This record gives sequence, structure tokens and C-alpha cells, in this order.
Amino acid sequence: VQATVYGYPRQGPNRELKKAIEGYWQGRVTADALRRTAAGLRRSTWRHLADAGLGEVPTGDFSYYDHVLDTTVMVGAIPDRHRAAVQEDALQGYFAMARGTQEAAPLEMTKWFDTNYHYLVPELGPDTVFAADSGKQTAELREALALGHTPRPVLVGPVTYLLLAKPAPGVAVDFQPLTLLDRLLPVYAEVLADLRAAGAEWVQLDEPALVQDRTPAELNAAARAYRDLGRLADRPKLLVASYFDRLGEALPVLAKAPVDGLALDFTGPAAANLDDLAAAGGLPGKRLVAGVVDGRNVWVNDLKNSLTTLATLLGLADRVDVAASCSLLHVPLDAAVERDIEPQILRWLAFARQKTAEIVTLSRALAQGADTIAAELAANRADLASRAGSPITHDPAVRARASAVTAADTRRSQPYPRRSAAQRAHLRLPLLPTTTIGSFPQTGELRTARADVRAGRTDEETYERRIEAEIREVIAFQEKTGLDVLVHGEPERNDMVQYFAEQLTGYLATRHGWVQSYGTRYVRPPILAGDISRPEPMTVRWTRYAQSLTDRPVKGMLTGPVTMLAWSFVRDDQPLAETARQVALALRDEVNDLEAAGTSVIQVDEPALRETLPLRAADRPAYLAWATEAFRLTTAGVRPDTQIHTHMCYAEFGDIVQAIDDLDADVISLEAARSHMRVARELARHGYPREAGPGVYDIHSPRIPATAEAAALLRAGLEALPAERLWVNPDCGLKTRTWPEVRASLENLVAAAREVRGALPSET
Ligand code: THG
Ligand code: ZN
Repeated sequence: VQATVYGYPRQGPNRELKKAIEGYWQGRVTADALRRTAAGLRRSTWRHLADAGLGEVPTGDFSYYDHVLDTTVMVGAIPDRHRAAVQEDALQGYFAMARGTQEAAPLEMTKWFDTNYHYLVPELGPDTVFAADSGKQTAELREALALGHTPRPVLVGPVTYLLLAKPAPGVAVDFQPLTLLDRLLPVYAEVLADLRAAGAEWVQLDEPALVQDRTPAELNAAARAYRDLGRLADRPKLLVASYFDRLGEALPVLAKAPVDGLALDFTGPAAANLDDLAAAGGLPGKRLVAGVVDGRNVWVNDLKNSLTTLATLLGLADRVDVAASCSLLHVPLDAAVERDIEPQILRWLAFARQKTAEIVTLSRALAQGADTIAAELAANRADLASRAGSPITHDPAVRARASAVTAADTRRSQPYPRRSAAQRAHLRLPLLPTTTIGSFPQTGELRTARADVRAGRTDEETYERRIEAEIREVIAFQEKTGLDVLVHGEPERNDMVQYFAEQLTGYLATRHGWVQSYGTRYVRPPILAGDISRPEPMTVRWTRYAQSLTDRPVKGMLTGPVTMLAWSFVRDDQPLAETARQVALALRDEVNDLEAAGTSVIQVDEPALRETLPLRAADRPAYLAWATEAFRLTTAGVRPDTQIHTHMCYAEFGDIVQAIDDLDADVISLEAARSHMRVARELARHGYPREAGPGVYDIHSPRIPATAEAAALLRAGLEALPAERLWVNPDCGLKTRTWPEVRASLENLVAAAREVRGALPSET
């Protein structure tokens, strides 16, 4: 029995990797210095893991940007537009693929399954020629060997690699990358041979894509891949890993393959792997790596529970090792460095370091008997009891209120057509009303002001005057530009989830809990630890101030309950639906307080609604049911003449258009500029009955849209939706743009609305 992990946070205790890479981009850090920093971080990670008691340490999981991009390099699938750059300078070329250059666009980025990590999407086509480049993998392997470790290289498996890819630009959109499997397998064979020659006894191939719904053809491809790789004469032992859910139909496929071991997830819904494995006859003669410590949450493991699972598994394989359910990349590094969390509560938490210790403890118990960890078990029992019995996790008032929620609480008092008439009379907006999504540019000066008040360098009073001054400027600008529904600009907010989490009881904030989002970008997700309540209004003060400055309606701006959960670490001791309902009730109070303070338009953003869609289709209806219910519970308490808006950021939403309808928001704004208003046509095809603002200004680009361009998009929108139901707005918030861009773009946006309005048959 051994303890092992599949990957570890890459950034270092003080985000040294981020600083070195960004320094390299700016020319302040040489390539050699960057390489030394990276090697030093790998060395200390391996040292830590070995000292903690791990048998094998993972190699190859380290990355300067993204491990899927590393796999693209490993198989030689460099897009043509980046080939010259990569040949000239491999490191520069690597970052060119990740970030783009003046001449060549970067690879597209998308979410890694249902985590908050984003990978770079491989671009493949019928002409793709693969070629093995095992350099990074063998170098890291040799590095670990030289330091005296037993390394196990970790690779993205060939089936998952192809299933995550998309057709390259210019290739037919229905091209299926999986058809390239026969060309890709020899490349993997070569890499495996190289790794064996370099001294690897075991190599891990990660196939998380097999936990999603897969067609028989895809399952056949997986069977063929692991039959072919398994039959290679010159190869290390192969461990095929899956995580994030149960393998389902793919489990017997992999169990029968001629590989030497499987790594399976046994946490949460993936615990179904246990019965499925037994039903498949276990893994006689093979190695089973049991992911019993959740690699994606931040909670201490229930050691006794895990031991029960492990004891059952002992009978199902030749050898059982203990692991986290997935790479520890998705959790922060070390809970022990947190200073603002009470010591008692800190004991409920396990980040990467603590999870590693849990894995080692469990492996010791499995090898030598549970009595060898009696002290750890007793402490664990006490910590779990402290969490379960805490007033933080059980607030009777919150629970009573949540269980008293009725269906009526989740329905507006009047159906949309009547609300719409009431809102028209109340708001008196022109046709094609103009608005923005909420945030205005976050200048360095604003960030400094926030940091100063936090650190006590300026007093609260000075800070509030500073924010008020910013709001005055934002309101004056919008009035002058001629926007119809104004916003206060959110100068007081850092992150749209963190800002609310800091004000809600039941949430914890970390100081150092960074988790990689993409490349050198990290987030510090708040921890939703307990029952959620709102001690006092969170946004009313600023919205009321903004409204006092103008006669035009100012929109109240809130983050919706689903996004509050999706971008946090959520509790694992109750169903997500329950947690969502508590957050929704707290936000509902905020919505109602905004209305009482005179706010007639309230926007509740849900950019993450589509992101958290479960991996398997069978689980989606239940998710969408609680997610849309939580949104309606947040918003349904307002008067019919109060207009509820929502906003979502992505364009790919065909599969949740019914859920968007079920939100029953009066107005939805969506990203549409790059796809030339495709969402407007999708909404129309669905028969979407309410108002929509498909974006006419692509805020992800510094380009300023010309008036004619915005007007053309607007006319395209009018072909799908009637003028009475069409809004004019940018794609998303403006916080990442500069003031000069925003000024010019919004002036053009308003001019376009006026031009198109003027050409409409007649105003109502
Ligand atoms: N908030 C939260 N989670 C998110 C997003 C968000 N997850 C998905 C998506 N948006 C991720 N996008 C980003 C965009 C920018 C940054 C991180 C994730 C970023 N991070 C800064 C950095 O690493 O330098 C740190 C920001 C800070 O100081 O807090 O720029 O919007 N919760
Ligand atoms: Zn957006």
C-alpha cells in the first residue's frame, strides 16, 4: 500500500511562479532565471511530498501555463500560425500559443471539465501530423530521479486529448478529432518508450473525459487505445486514471484493457465506482489507486469513512494505493498559513498539504491496521463533530426560513405580459433602451484606495468619499452620453463573488488560498462554510447614492446564487440545492431592500449558470431545477413594475435556453458581438417571450466599435427580436477596459441606438 497524488499546486507558497513568468513576459526575468525558479518549485514540492511519506511523486504535472498545452507540444500538434515562433524559440513560442501575438491569435481557452481551471483547446484537422516530443516529460523525470525520488510521470491520455480538441480554423466544423486516434497512438508509444528508457517504472495516463457520457464509438476508441498501448513491448507499467465522476460504461472497458492499473475517484457521486468495480469483477492482478480524499473541496476527510471504502477495495485488486480523487491543482496550497480564520474552524479545512497528510495517514492504516492511526482518528472525529455541531453550520433561524419556502415564493406575483406593461408605464424608456452590464473601468487608483483602507493606511471616511467621487463621475458620464438605464460602476468591488462573500455570515475568506484559474491568473475563492445569512444590506448604500444624482433609473447590481456557489468552495455536508436556497434568501432580502430604496431595475448576474452544468446529461435536469429555482427565489419578491435583469457571459448556451426561460427574468443581456447576434436568433427560435440585450460591443478586445458596426449588429438583432423587446448594451462588464476605450465605444453605441430607432416605423 502506498500514498500518492496525481498533481500538486504549481504556483509556490507566494505565487513565485506567477511572478517569474510575468517578469519574463515583461523582459525583467531571463529565461534561465525562470527555469531556475520553476526547477526550485518542483524540487521543493517533491521534497515535501516525499518527506510527507508518499511512495511515488508525480512528474510532468508542472506547467508554465497549462498541462493540455504541454500535451499539444508533446504530440507536436502546434498550430501552423505558431510553428515559426515555436521553432525559433520554444519558450517564446509556447507563450505565443497561450497568449497570442500581434500576428497570431492564441489557442482558445475553456473550462477543464466542471472545475474552475481553464485549459487551451487543441486545434486539430485531417492534415494534422503528430510528432513525439517527450523532452519536457523526460527532463522532469530525470530531475526527480537525480534528487533521489521515485517519479511517476503523469500525462493527459490520448483519448481525452482528442476529445478535448476542436477542429482547427478552416477545418470543417463537424470534423471529429477522435478520428486521429490511430495517428496519435504511435506518438504516445514513442513517448512511453522514452520515459521507460529514462527510468520510469510507472506512467499515469489521465482519461477524465471517460467520465462523461460517451457514445459506443468513443468507448470503442478507448478500448482500442488501451489495447494497443497495453500490448507495446517497450513500455513502462501503465496506470490509467479517471476523476471528477464515475466511469460508468467506461469502467468495464478500462478494467478489461491490458494495462497494469486503474486510478478511480470514490468521492461524492463517483462513489458509485465502488459497486461498478465489484460488478465488473474487480481488478485481479492489477493495481488500484483509490481516490478517497476529495481533491476539489477544502474539507477534512472523514478518515473512518474512507477506511471503510478502502477495506472493501482491498478485496477487489491485487494492490490498493491511496490518493486524492484528482490532482490537487484545484485546491489552495496550505491551510496552516491562514491567520484570519479561527483555529477551531481552521481544523475543518484541508488544502493540498493537509490532504497529502490525510492520504499518508490512510495508507498507513491500510497497510498496518487502523490502530496505528488511533490518535489521528480521534482527532479527526473531534474535528468532524466540531464542524457538525457548530452554530456556524447550523443556524436555526436560517434553517427555519429555508424550510418554510413555498412554490409561491419562487413566482413573481404577475405573469410577464402584465409585468411588462407595468414596467413600461413605470420606467418610460424609449424603444431599444441603452444600458451597460454594471462595472466601469477599475483603475489602478481605485485598487490602491481599496488596498489602503484594508491595510488601515486611510480611514473609512476618506475611502467612502473617494468611492462617491467615482460614482459621481460615472453617473455624469452616462447622462452626458445619453444612456437610458444607468449603473453606479461598482468601484467598491474587488471580485464579484468575494465582495458579497465578505459581507455574508457563513462565508470564510482566505489570505493565501490562491487557485490557478488559467496561466498566471489565480483566484481566491471564498469558502462557503456555514449557514448563510445577511446581517445588513450590502449594496443599497452605493446604489441609493448613485440614484440620488440622477432622474434616470439606476440599476441595482447583484451576483446570483448559482454563481455565488460556482466560484466558491462549497460545503459538502448538505445538498447544493439547500446551500443555494440559503444564499438565494439572503440575496432576496437585498433585492427587496434595493426596491424599497427606490431601485426600479435590479440585475442579478448568473455568468456561471452554464458552467456548473453536470458532466452527465442524466444529472442536468435536477441541477437546472434547483439552479433556476434559486434565481427565482432571489428575484420573485419584487413588485410587478420592478424590472429584473440578468446577465450571462458566454455565447454557447443552446443546451440551456429552456433554463434561461425558466429564470423568468424580465431582461437578459448576453455576449453576442463576435457571433454576430447568434444568440438573438437562438432565443427567437426558442420562442423566448421576454426582453433581451444581445451585446453589440465586444469588450474582450481593445477595439472601439464604429457606430455603423454597432448599428448593423442592432439591425441583425431586430431581424430576430421585435423592437419592443430588444435592448442595446455591451457584451459584458467594462472593468477590464480603459476609460478612453469605454468613452468612445459607449458614445458610438448610443449613436447606433438613436440611428436605428429613427428608422423604426413609429415610436410607441
Ligand atoms: N471570479 C471568481 N471566479 C472566477 C471568475 C471571477 N472564475 C471564472 C472566471 N471568472 C476566471 N477568470 C479570471 C479572470 C481574472 C483573474 C482570475 C480569474 C485575475 N486574477 C488576478 C491575478 O491572478 O493576478 C488576481 C485578482 C485578485 O487580486 O483577486 O486577474 O470573476 N471568483
Ligand atoms: Zn459577462
